Amino acid sequence: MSLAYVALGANLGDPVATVEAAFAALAGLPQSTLRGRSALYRTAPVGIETQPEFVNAAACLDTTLAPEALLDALLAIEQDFGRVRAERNGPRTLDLDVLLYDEQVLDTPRLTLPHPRLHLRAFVLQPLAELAPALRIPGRGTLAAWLPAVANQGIRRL
Ligand code: PH2
Ligand code: MG
Ligand code: MG
Repeated sequence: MSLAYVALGANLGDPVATVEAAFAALAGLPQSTLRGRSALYRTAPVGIETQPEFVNAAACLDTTLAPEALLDALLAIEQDFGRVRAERNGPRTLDLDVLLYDEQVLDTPRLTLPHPRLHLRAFVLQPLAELAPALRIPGRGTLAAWLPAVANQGIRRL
């Protein structure tokens, strides 16, 4: 059994309802158990700053799905929620990203673990810190050590 952390994000449609429904979809994943979920956070868009604010959250899963099988399952959930891939970093009905999978370090064309930007983003670090305050990010030290650097990013717990 492995422990995986997943980021949830949405900024089109009804993002609060979407993220809540996405938690339910994660709870229904095969070979997996939803172990924890964070609160929802309203966050300022990072990257393309002219798009609507996001709702972000994080989840923790016990799973026997391999990392890329988990990724496929998450992409299928995104599709179920009507995700259309247009602009990179642009608005989306639902984004589900594998953040961490045990202590694995992986770099394939489809999946990089740990998620390459997770330590730079308050909208990922804050929900993760809620689930696992003592978390270590392979190759990057503790999650807690990265939090001060993102304190200027707009984020509000809902
Ligand atoms: N996702 C992005 C780009 N920018 N900004 C916020 N606040 N939240 C996100 O989930 C997000 C983003 C690409 O995945
Ligand atoms: Mg993303
Ligand atoms: Mg994604």
